[in-house]
Amino acid sequence: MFNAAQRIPALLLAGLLALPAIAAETAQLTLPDRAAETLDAESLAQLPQTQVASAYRSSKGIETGIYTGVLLWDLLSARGLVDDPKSALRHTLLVRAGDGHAVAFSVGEIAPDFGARPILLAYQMNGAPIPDGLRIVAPGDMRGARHIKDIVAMEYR
Ligand SMILES: Nc1nc2c(c(=O)[nH]1)N[C@H]1C(S)=C(S)[C@@H](COP(=O)(O)O)O[C@H]1N2
Ligand SMILES: [Mo]
Repeated sequence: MFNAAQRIPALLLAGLLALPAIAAETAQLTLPDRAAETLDAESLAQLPQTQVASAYRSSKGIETGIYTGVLLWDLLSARGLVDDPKSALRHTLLVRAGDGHAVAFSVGEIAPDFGARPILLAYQMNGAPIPDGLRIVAPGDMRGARHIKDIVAMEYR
């Protein structure tokens, strides 16, 4: 189909088209004593939706955005994990990205009766799908490190 001169550009083009697929669009959610689940924009859209705005400092300056997704609290509530908030306070959610970056959030910081931080698992930014998949938005954080992008796994433990 391609001669030798055409083949190299064709391969380069195929490589470029494949690049977005390197980022994860789904994340595995693991819970104690239960089967793992796959989260993606479609499954998250079944849960209550929340919009938050965030602005944080990064090496590129102030990054702002309006995000749509599901509060970590709502994600855990929907699975009955935080019905008794007092006994849930010992638990954390460890979020991991494809590049190895990882951040832990605690039940206490997101519980409405305790830290009440509206930390969001987002799948849309400024009304458009997020190209590198799911990310955390932590409104009020001064710096970007907990805005973990390209989430591949979330472990409740
Ligand atoms: N997966 C992943 N997400 C990440 C990081 C990272 O290294 N890996 N760095 C964080 C930090 S420290 C910042 S400041 C912002 C930077 O976002 P930007 O690359 O869009 O500027 O992403 C955050 N999310
Ligand atoms: Mo950062």
